[in-house]
Amino acid sequence: MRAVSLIGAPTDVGASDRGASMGPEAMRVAGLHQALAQRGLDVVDRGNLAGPANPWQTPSSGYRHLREVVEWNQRVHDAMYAELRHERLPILLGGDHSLGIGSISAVARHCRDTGRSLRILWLDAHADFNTSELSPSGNIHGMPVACLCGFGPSELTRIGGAVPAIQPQWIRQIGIRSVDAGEKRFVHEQGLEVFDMRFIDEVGVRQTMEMALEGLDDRTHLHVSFDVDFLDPEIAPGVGTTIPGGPTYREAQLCMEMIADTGRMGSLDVMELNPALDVRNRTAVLAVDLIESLFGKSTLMRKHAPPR
Ligand code: B3U
Ligand code: MN
Ligand code: MN
Repeated sequence: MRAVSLIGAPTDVGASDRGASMGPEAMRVAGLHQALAQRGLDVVDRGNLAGPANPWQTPSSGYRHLREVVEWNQRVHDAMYAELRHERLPILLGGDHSLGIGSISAVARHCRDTGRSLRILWLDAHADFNTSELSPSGNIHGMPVACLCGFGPSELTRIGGAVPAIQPQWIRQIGIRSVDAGEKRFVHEQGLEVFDMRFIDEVGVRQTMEMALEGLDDRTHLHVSFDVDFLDPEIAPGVGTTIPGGPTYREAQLCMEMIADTGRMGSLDVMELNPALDVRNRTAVLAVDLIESLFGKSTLMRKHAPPR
């Protein structure tokens, strides 16, 4: 039986809009634990991590709340790493996406320990590849991918031991449709592989995901970092930074189903859900629905693979 652990990280210190701190509870209320247990998984809810309150300050030296973001990320790192060591699949319930630093640093460390290679799927409307010099906001939730690649303050880049924690070639970004000007140059400079919405519009989800998942083998640990603002705001209003033109319900389902089909997912972040901006917990219910698909829920047993 597959063992899964839920880890709540109730904070919004990496953002300038408040409310992602309520994300973990909203997913629990939407029935995440029960939904996964019904899929036959051994689910343990570790509860919520504790960390510093949101001091609600303006950025200083290019970062908003750096000290608090560092503390939260250390706790996230430790919690994720402990689950991975016990061969449990951790699901981080965010919380804002700055916590991807702690989460993926832990996953990368685990991959070094066990001789696995790492592939990261970054499902997001944003590239999250800002540095303090490039960022228009100073919000660290716009910087986690850069920090993981070694570009950021050392308190954040060294959380998992090795600097950089990951290589840009290990990442596939999917659903991207809002990138700042300097960030865009930096994405190109570092050679990140980005499947933006135009790419998805032109070739469709199926071919996009085939390309993003190409080259996995039985030594690959697949980490999925799912920013809920990846989804079209029509179906997912409960996020701080809605960007129109995201994947529809069916497109998102197919993404998740194709990830599940690989059988390689070893860890997951579900980030940026903001219940304060949601409508009757609808976005949380949708997130749970998509997580079920990530764990193999499908409508019917398939008799025929669809034609290529
Ligand atoms: N790129 C902008 C906006 C943003 C990034 N991630 C989120 N928002 N959630 C920034 O502030 O860095
Ligand atoms: Mn994000
Ligand atoms: Mn985003």
